[in-house]
Amino acid sequence: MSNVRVIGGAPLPNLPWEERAQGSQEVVWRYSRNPIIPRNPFPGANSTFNSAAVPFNGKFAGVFRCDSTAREMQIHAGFSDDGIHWQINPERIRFIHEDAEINGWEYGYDPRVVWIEDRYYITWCNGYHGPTIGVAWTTDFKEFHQLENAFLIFNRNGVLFPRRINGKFMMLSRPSDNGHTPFGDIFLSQSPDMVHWGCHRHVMGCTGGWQSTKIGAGPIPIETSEGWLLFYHGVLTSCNGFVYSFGAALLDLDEPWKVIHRSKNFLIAPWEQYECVGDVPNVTFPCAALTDAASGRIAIYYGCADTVTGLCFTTAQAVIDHLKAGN
Ligand code: BMA
Repeated sequence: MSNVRVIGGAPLPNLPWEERAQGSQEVVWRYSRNPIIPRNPFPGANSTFNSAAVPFNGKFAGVFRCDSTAREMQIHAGFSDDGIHWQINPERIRFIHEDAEINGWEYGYDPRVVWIEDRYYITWCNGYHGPTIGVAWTTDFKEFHQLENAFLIFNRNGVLFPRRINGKFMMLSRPSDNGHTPFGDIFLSQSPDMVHWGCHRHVMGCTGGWQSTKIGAGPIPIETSEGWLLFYHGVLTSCNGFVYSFGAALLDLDEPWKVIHRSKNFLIAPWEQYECVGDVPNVTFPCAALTDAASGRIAIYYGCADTVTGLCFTTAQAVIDHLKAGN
């Protein structure tokens, strides 16, 4: 067992945290008071899930997927003192466009947020004649500046790395179709300027079982001494439709399209009532992770049944030991 160190990020002593229950063998364990965000934290919300939180000014901020009671998919900013109790703006994010060409809102969902260099970047599944990856930045979670879409349609699950690698921004994504996509591998694309993306690399595809239909990157990868730790969702097609679980992979630090280890067994699958019952049953969908670089503790935010938001916990050491042992 090597001594895993979290290289990226900073100490986060106020990381939301709960110890694993005594006697539990789980590598990733759920918060006992899940779900942390109900489906309707403000009037007009139908569901709040697949959302992203980051440290912000000693507290926390985030971008939340809130589908409205008109069943429009929108993204909203939110704030929290402790990472558990959230105040979410009832008004959706209205982006500022320096270039009127990219004005025009169709829908947005499944946001990710990451601090890179001097600002927070947001990526999300953005409607532009079909789903693609929207990109924007903010410094205060009040004004959001939208950049060009990263790719042509159809694409989902755009996830940035938290720093340049070999001088380039890097983004994972999952090329898809215009529907519920019965296929999908994770790819990586590179950019000198956050606008032009190329040098596309295949990262990993489907295997079997819980990850036999499609896979997609989840939270921002976590930089560790052993490689980039990536949590990703995997989908199985059952007689009742898709089942979304999640696992983890370790990617090479310098060439992150090279997979060092990946999960054979899921880490979390829809087992709890709030993960199995909702607008889309049987979905656990991680979109964000907070990491305390000092302790290696990780808190993962995940959407539950496309309805509410849950929290679960692990450590970089526990996940990486688990992957290295062939699990
Ligand atoms: C995907 C996305 C996710 C959702 C999942 C399960 O295609 O729409 O937001 O959680 O399906 O419905």
